[in-house]
Amino acid sequence: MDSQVSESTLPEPPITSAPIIAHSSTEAEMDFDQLTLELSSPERPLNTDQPTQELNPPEPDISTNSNTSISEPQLAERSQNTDIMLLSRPEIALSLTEDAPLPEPQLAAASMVASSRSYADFTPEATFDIKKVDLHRLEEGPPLTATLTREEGLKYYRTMQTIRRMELKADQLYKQKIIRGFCHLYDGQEACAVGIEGGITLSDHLITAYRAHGYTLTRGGTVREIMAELTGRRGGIAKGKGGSMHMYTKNFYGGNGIVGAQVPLGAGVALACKYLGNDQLCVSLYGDGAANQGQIFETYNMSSLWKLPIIFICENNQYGMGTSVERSSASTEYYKRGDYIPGLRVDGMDVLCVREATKFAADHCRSGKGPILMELQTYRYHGHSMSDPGVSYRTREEIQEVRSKSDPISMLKDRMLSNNMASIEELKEIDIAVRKEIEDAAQFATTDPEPPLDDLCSHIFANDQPFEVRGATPWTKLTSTS
Ligand SMILES: Cc1ncc(C[n+]2csc(CCOP(=O)(O)OP(=O)(O)O)c2C)c(N)n1
Ligand SMILES: [Mg+2]
Repeated sequence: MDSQVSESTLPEPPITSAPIIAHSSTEAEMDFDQLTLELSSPERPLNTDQPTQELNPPEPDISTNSNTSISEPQLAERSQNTDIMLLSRPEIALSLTEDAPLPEPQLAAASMVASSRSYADFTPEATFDIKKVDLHRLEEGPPLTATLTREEGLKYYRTMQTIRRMELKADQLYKQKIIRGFCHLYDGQEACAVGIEGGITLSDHLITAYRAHGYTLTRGGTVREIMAELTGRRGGIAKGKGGSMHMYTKNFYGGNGIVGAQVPLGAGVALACKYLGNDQLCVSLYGDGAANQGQIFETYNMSSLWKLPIIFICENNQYGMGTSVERSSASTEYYKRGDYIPGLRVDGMDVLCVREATKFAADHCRSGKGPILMELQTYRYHGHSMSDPGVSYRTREEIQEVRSKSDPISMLKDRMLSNNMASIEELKEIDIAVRKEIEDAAQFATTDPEPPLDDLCSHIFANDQPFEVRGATPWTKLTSTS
């Protein structure tokens, strides 16, 4: 597990509430500011995961216009970067420069524009060509086209935006030292979570590693519960006692900090599905770094032997901490590494590709053929964790290229707009609603009280097991309630 920061190195957080600073700079700007900040950071040693004050400089005061506090070179850098975006992907430049909260009159105008077009004006569904999936030990693969309904498109857009904005808010709260400890962000990888969920149902099961905020949302958690968990408050999804890496919902088994350890646990869940004969399956996710772990190969073996309904999904975001896949893996063809297990290599930045591949994989499992392996080729925009600026082991050009050419949200937005499946105003309205949801959640997450000490030993068992910490609590006897 990542090594933890020593308490003495950082000042104490406010115990209960911390003010949310209203900001006039947009979150899109924050995102960009942060990228600029990250890119301008000095070289860091590889594979360090210790948050320090130095690595987490205090957030600039965002209550004032952020432009005033930016140095000339930074400004030049920003406008240069924006130009790059503008040239290569106008719609991304749009989202980076025009994502400020709209004043009320403009919001009303946007609503009017959106509502002045009836549903009949929009294309209800469209079929898109999608990238061919590479196959391993399979005669046939997922289709080369995907049909998207307008309703699905709007839903995927909203969910991906919510994940993106939630992560950007988490970044901000972390830098303000309101979120503490481990925190691994998922922005850039949104199409994986949303595409996977589009190919299975919530009755199926899912388990992942520590980069778990997005899945907590897609599995039914609310932004409020997630944000409050990040700040360690009572209303958090694990009652404020789990934090970033330990979030759970129905049929979602976390949030696991030990690299690779969730994969055999997922096989256990799949074994239960098979045993119960309920036609459900388990998706067991891991990273390219985890893919080299021995326990994963043991799990491949048992799952294949017992024909378990499990989809192994390797989210290949190109790096394990500061180590690129080329430096860590003798074979970077992760979709073939199950050997006797059929595999698919999928564009993990395209929500439709991921959805179609997941549907294919789910059909494979449900038909009793046993496990299947999917490699999703994706990218994380942030560093490994909050202590990693993410630029000492990859170039700024690399990050910018992915952001400008393969951003999952922009790709979907493009498809919907160019096929008249939604209007720009309508998508803007979604952005505004998402922004508001995140702000409300952050407000809650900074004002909700922390869990009481009396609750320290509660919620350990699912039922009402008696629980006592022997000798550890000389002043009080702690009891467990569920
Ligand atoms: C068993 C174990 N070894 C090492 C670590 C330290 N560690 C935390 S994350 C990580 C890299 C994992 O990379 P990857 O599987 O690609 O996932 P990603 O962070 O890219 O999502 C390592 C080595 C750990 N948590 N557990
Ligand atoms: Mg990785």
